[in-house]
Amino acid sequence: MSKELALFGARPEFDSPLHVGQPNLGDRSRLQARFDDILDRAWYSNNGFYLQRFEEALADFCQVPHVVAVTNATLGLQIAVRALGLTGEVIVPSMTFVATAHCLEWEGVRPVFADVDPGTHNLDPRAVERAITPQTSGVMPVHVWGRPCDVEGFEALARRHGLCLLYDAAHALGSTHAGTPIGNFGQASILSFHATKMVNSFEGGAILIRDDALAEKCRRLRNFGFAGKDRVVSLGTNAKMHEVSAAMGLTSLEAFAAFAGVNQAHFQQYRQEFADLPGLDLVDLEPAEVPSMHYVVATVDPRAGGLTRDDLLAVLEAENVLARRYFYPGCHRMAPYAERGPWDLPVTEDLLERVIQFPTGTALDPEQVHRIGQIVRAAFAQAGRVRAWLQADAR
Ligand code: T4K
Repeated sequence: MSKELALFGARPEFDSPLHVGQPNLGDRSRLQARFDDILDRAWYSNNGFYLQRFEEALADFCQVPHVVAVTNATLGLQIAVRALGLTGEVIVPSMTFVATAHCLEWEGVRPVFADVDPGTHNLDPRAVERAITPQTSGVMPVHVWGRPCDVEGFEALARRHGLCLLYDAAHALGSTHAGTPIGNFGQASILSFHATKMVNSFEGGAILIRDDALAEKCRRLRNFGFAGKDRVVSLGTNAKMHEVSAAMGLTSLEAFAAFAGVNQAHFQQYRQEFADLPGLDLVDLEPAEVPSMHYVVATVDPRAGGLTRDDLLAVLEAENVLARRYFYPGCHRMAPYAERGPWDLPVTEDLLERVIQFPTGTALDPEQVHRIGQIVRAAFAQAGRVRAWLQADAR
């Protein structure tokens, strides 16, 4: 006998909402001591003590020569786009958060969407090759869910066509490809430390760079174009990370292994809960490659299980489980890009109708993951009734 669902009037399984992206907090007392220290130092921004510690810790953790911490990944991407001198068109996936496209458009560069691989959800180099025009100056693949893209495929393609390669690594802190940390591919890679990310600095981001001159340029662009006291040598913006964010980022990064352990355990449990469930396929991530396991993602196949992804979302929402459908409806269907279509993205469009993300992270305990699993099983066991109910509701 499966659970009676809140959709049909039963009491919701959870009294308060479970979110995707509920923040992780590292050592609270160390963080509070650092906040006090910031106040004592009376140095709140502009290359402060904690900013320097955070950048050093990140460079060490990511094994890259240069880290430029910024106020958020979107500004980090914009700075990198400008520093690399990208112009004309840059090819990106639509299966990503809209910031990937917006950072280009904001810099006067036109994002051109290419399709993704159905298995990995990552940009497909073959689709990129077909989208290249004489205006293309670069490619910006995204390591979606933290899983590394086909970096060899992209490096070969970039070489063949003389294109810049900039990675949106917002999800990919800690990820590696064949043992190489993710920041070592392309001209630069950008991390996000938004509150909802596995490691967070409230808001924040970082540009990972190997080239000395490019790193220097990004540092200047982050700070109004200053190259020294009273000396502005280029246009610049203000994307400086302040000390409170840097202290949070540092404290959060120190807890990476603990967060990763929790996420990996939740992932294994979701795998058990969803085993043999027709219609729901968990996207498998390899902890050796994606230790953060920050996203628990599945695809829903209505032909196999009788429920659509949106049916499942409605069942979960009634139980106070606020699963998500990133990155619905897709950048190519959002302003200002929709009117430039039609875009030929069959794999992306199929995935955007079928992908669902479940809550994970330190805000959840294993018992709660089990209860989410029970809800999902109950939904599929009662698929016919759920469908009929939701269709009647829509009328
Ligand atoms: N590239 C990619 C591939 C990205 O995924 C992102 C960001 C970026 C670039 C740009 O990075 P940043 O410039 O943001 O550093 C969220 C995040 O705002 C966004 O950072 C993230 N990707 C994206 C995937 O997810 P929303 O619109 O879903 O956020 P929101 O406010 O709905 O938060 C998600 C859930 O998290 C909420 O339902 C509740 C929970 N939450 C949120 C916050 C802020 C909390 O529990 N506590 C909180 O403090 O975009």
